[in-house]
Amino acid sequence: DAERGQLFADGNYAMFIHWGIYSQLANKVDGKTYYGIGEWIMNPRMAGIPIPRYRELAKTFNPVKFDAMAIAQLAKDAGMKYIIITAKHHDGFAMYHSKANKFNIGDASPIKLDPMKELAEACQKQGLGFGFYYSHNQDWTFPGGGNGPKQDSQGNPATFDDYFQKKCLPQVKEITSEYGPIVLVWFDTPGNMPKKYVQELVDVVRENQPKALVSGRAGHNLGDYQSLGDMEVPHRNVEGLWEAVDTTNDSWGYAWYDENWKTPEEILHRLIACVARGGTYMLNIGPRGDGSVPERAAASLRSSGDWIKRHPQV
Ligand code: FUL
Repeated sequence: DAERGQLFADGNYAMFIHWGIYSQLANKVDGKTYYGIGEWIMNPRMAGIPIPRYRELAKTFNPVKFDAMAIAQLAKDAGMKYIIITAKHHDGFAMYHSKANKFNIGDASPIKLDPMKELAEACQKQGLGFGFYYSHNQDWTFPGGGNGPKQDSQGNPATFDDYFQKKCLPQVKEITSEYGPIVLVWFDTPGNMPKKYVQELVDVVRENQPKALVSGRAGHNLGDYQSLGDMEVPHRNVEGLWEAVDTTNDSWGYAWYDENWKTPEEILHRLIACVARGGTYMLNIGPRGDGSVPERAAASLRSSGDWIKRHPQV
């Protein structure tokens, strides 16, 4: 659809944000540091945190330093055109006030504001697009979710359909109807999710947000474009409509030790490598648990943004 594809034509540089209750741990559990991508900390591949214990993290999530306007301003200063933020990652915690499921920031955390509402509004004020990442297949805490518990709290077997009807589908309806215009819904890691479910989600997005793009990682070729591998910047031309996703250091979620920040030159190099080959470059920041943005990531984004503003032909 030509109108939908216009997002990439007008805005080939975007901000990605991974932020959740995992950001508080910053890759450290019981004094031990786990090296890897921070949003995976509860997974057995990382610290292997049991579900009841992980759920406790919601109670201490109080992002008093979260400043939606400052984040939108940072994206603007960086020369970016829209922001995509994690509404729900694989851990199943909704970062917006969901009515469909209580494991969300509005009901389970001390802070009663909805940071997603604030960010959506800040983007609108700044003339930036806004959209959501949503983990549609993997849900590690809801019975029946991909790689999640196989039984409900009563010990009855749970199926993927249970998870889909009770949580995934209603939440995708919420994020596509309660946050104003959405430019993109970034579904991720479809795994072996059957096609009919992906189709149903795509239909919801089309119905509620006809102009929004659907990421290639929705699965079954039902997305609008191709998303390359994590942190992959291509060395050759890529056909069609495509996007590269990258991060300012080595993790998506905030990791305390990860100071491997890309310099402004590296950011520009990777951005230009994508844009010049006809792609879109989406670059991630991982705010801390308190909502603040790591200063060195912000500084690199601003100084590469200054260069972009001095070279408008790029
Ligand atoms: C991956 C996810 O598993 C990571 O946690 C991250 O969200 C990345 C952008 O996509 O496949």
